[in-house]
Amino acid sequence: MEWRVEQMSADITRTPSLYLSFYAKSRSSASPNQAELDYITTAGTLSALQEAMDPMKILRWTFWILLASLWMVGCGPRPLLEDVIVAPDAISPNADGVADLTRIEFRLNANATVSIKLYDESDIAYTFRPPTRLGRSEAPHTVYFGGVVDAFSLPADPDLGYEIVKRMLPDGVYTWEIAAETDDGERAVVTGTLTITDADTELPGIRGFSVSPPRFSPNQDGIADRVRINLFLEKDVESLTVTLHSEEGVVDHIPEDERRTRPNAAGWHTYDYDGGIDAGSEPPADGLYTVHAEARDRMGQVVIATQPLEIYNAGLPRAYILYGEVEYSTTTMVLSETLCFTLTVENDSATYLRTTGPWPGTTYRSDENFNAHGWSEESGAFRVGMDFDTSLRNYPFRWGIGHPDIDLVEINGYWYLPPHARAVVTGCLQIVDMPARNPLYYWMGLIHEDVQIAAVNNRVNPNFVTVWDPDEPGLPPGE
Ligand SMILES: [Ca+2]
Ligand SMILES: [Ca+2]
Repeated sequence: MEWRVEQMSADITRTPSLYLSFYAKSRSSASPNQAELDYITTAGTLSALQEAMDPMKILRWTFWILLASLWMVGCGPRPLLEDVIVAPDAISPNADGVADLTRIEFRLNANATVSIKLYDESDIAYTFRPPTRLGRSEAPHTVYFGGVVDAFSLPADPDLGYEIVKRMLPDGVYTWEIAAETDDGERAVVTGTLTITDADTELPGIRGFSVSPPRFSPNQDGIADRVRINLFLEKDVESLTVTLHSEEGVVDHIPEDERRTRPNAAGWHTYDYDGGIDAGSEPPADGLYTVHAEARDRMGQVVIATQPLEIYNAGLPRAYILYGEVEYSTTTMVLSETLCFTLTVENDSATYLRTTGPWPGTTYRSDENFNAHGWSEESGAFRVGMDFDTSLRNYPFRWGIGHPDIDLVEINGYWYLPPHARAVVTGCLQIVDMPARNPLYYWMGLIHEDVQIAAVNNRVNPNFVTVWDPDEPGLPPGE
């Protein structure tokens, strides 16, 4: 191994002459410095003494001068960089377990900013470690190098469609350089050579990275609630992560959803992102985000692909029937009469709640249901429902949670109850056929269609109703 050691000190005039044993010519400087001049001055003093004294005295003086010089060395400043070892001096970085890494070790005798670079045969520099503050310590600093440096481009690179963050150096003979500099300008540089052979330079490329749609509203309203993320990985990797980055730098992990391909294996990988809302989490706030896909191979090469993603109307929806209270029009009725209700829906969340008709005030006949009014179930819509003991389906009578343009606002052609708003909902049911059980319970619910009926919104305030058949006057029900 070729070693070149350079010591440069801002205060070198105080450096003892014998300290020059550490000195050699630097890569860039060939002129003598103050320390060399000091050495010459010391030699001149010795010859003057030789002339003035007898041989015994000269021997004694020489002895004392040497002793004093050695003492000065022992007490003088230690070199900034010491005990630098880079071994082995040849590696084959291909993750086969054989000579994949070299160990870089050095001791720092003062706090300093340290960088580690490599230079190829054309003297192009590659950064392994950018300037980094390191502390003085008795134990040596150790770092392993496996051929991977900060991003660089090669003339033969095609248009990659992703950003290279860390990249393997191609085979060749490189000069490594460890440079340290203290705050007061003392600087030390140590260099040597490292040979790289059989480097695995195939990048862990990411192709076809797509985020669709580019705007989404994670609020369980059934409209643009999810984002599909796809990417193709060009080689097996050690890790593949997809993350959402806010403009403020907050990062959310997006878990891989469909395992079309074994994790970290080459091939298609897909993600189905809902903002975490289906797991009960508040989704990320409205704003502009970037989705990052980062692949890292076993040598440590890293690439990142990015796509923008906008989030709007985000929020975990929460709604209640206010106080769980329902006002019913009656508890006894004659067949063909109507049972009416009044309740208040409260949006207890920061997001808009989507709803559909029929609108409050609508009267159903007991032999029909919401489909007859042209309002089928819609995933993500909230509706108030009425149900009863002997109904054949869940909440056959449903109403919107407010009136368009009064309680509700229109967004992209859909009607929404705004955040933290309340709306009074009324409706009636005309009982046109005798129920199979009589008397019986009628109750209300707040349904989040195709999502859930929260327990607190299910079977709210049951009303025990007796229905009289006019063809059987005077008879109590059921007899
Ligand atoms: Ca190897
Ligand atoms: Ca939505």
